[in-house]
Amino acid sequence: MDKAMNMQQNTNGVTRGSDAFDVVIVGSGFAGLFMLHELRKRGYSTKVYEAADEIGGTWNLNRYPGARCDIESMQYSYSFSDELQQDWHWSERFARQPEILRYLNHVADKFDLNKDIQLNARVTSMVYNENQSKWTITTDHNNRVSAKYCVMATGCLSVARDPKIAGLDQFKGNVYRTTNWPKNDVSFIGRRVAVIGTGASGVQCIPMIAKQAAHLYVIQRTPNFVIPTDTKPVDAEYEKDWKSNYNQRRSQMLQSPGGIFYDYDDDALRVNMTDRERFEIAWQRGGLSFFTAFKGRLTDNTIKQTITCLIHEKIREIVRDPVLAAALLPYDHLFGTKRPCVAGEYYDTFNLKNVTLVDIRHTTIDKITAKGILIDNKLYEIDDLVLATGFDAVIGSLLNIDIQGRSKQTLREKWSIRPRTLLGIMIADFPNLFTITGPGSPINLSNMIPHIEENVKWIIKCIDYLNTHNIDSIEAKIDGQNAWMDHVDLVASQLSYSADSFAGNDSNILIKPSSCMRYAGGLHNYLNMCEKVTANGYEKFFLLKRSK
Ligand code: N01
Repeated sequence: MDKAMNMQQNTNGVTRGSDAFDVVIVGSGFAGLFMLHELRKRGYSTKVYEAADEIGGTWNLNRYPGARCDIESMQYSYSFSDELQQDWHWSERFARQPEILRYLNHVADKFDLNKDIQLNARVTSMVYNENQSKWTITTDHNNRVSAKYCVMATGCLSVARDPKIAGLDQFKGNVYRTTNWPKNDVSFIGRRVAVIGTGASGVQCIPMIAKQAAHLYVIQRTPNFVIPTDTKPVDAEYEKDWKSNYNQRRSQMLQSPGGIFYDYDDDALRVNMTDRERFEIAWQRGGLSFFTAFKGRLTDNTIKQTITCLIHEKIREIVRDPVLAAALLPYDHLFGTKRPCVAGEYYDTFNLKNVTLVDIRHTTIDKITAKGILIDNKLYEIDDLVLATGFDAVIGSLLNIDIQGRSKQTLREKWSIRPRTLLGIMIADFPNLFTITGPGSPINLSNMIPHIEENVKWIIKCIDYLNTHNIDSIEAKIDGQNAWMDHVDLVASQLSYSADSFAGNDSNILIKPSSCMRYAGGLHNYLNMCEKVTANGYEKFFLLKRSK
C-alpha cells in the first residue's frame, strides 16, 4: 500500500474525497462490487466509478420484461461470504432480473460498499504516467483522480449495439432497447409492437410483450434453440441441500469447464434410457440443466444431431401452423454449437392470434419509417419498436474509454485489428491496468460469477505481491501475450463446434475462429493456467522494480 495513502487512511479512514487512490475500479456490477470489497478488506484506498445512476451493471440495465438468468441462482451468486450465502434466500431456481438486482443491492448494503461508489460518473479517459507509475482517470463531469492501479470491471455485455438499419432515427413511436430498458413500467397494452432480434434477450421478452400488445411482429433473422425456463420456486429441501453442501459444490464448479455444478447422480436419468426419454426429461426440467441429461456427451456430433432433431420435433408439436413452425426451426447450427436460449412459453407464443413472425432470413429490413418497418416493400405499422439486437460485446465498454498506456499508446489503436490480452487480465503496454473477464478469458462460455471471483482473487494476490516486493508496475510481456492469444485461437479451432459458428453478431456467438475473443478450453483449465503463472513468479509478465 502507498505509504502516503496509508497515513491518510490511518487518520481519515478510507480516502474518500481524496483525488489519489491506490485503486480505481470502473463499473459496479458483480465484478466491481467484489473487487471493492476485497481491496478495502486489505486496506487499499479504492474508488468505484459507475456510469449509471444505480449499481448492478448488466443486471441494472437489462430490465426488459422476462429478463432472467439461465444459470441457477444458488450458483449464480457470490461464494466469498458464507454468511451471505447462508442468509440470502432465492425465491426461484433461476432468478429474474429484479431479484438479482435486489441481491446486488443487499450485498452493497451488507458490506457497506456504497460509500466508495460514485454513481452517474462515466470514465472518459485513463492516461498512464510512466514517470510516476500512476494512472490519471477523468470522468464526464471532469472529475480527475489518480490511482496506482486501475481495474476494469466494465462487463462484457454493457454497451448496447443498435442495428445498422436506415431510418431508425426517423421512427416517430417509442424505441426501447433490451440492453438499456427504462426503469419506469412500460405498458404495451393495446399497442402495435415490433421486436427485432431473437437472441437470448429477444426470446425472453417476446412472450411477455405478446401478452399485452394488440399486435406483435417478431422480426427474426436467425432462429435459435429455445429451451423452456425452469420456473420452479426454491423449496426448503433444495435450499437446505445446497446450503449444507456449498463448499464442496463451489469447488466442483471451479473444476468444471462451465463453472457449473451438475448433479450427474440423478436417479431420474437411468443408464439404460433412450436419448428420446432423456430428452423428454431434460425438456420438462428446462433451463441449462437440460445439459445434465446428456452427461457431457455434447462433444459428440451424433448426439448434437439427435437433440437438434428432437427439438425440431418439439417445435412442430407446439406450433400449430406447420409453415410457421418450419420458420422457427434453427437451420444454420446444431444444438450445442452455440449457447442455447432459455425462455418460458416462447414457441407457444406463436399460436397467439396477435403474433406475427416476420422471417427475414432471405431478405433484409429495407428501412424504418416514421410509422413502422418496411420489409420487402410491405410496411408493418407499429407504435413501439423493441431492439433486442444485442451488445457491442466484450470490448465495447473498454474501447469507449480513451485509454492511453505506455508512451501514450491507445487501446483503440492497439486493438484496431483484434483485442489481445494475457489471460484476459492484462495488456502489454498498459501497466497496472487489470481487466476482469477481459477478452481472451472464458467469457460467457462459463458461469460468470466464479470466473469473476477468481479473476478478482488473482488481481488481489498480484497487487499484494507487487507491494510486498517493492515492485512499481506489472504488465503483460508481448511474447507472453502473443503466445496466449495463439493458444486461444488454437483451442477454438480444435473444437468441433467452431466450424458451425458463423461470423455475424458476435455477442450471441460462442466461437469466432477468425478473431476469437473467448478462451474456449473451459474455466477449469483457464484457472489452472492463471494459477501457474502466479506460482511461477508472474512468468510472462514484466515487473518493474521500484527505484530507491
Ligand atoms: O443479443 P444477441 P442478446 N436485423 O446478440 C438480431 C446474454 N444474455 O441481447 O443472429 C435483424 O444474442 C440477431 O440476429 P442474427 C447471453 O450471453 C443472457 O439477445 O445476428 N436482426 C439476434 O437475433 C447472450 O449471448 C441471458 O441473425 C438483427 C439478435 O438481434 C448475450 O446476452 C439473457 C439485426 C441479437 O441477439 C446477448 O444476447 C439475455 C438486424 N440488423 C442475454 N442485428 C440469460 O442469462 C441484430 N439482429 C438467459
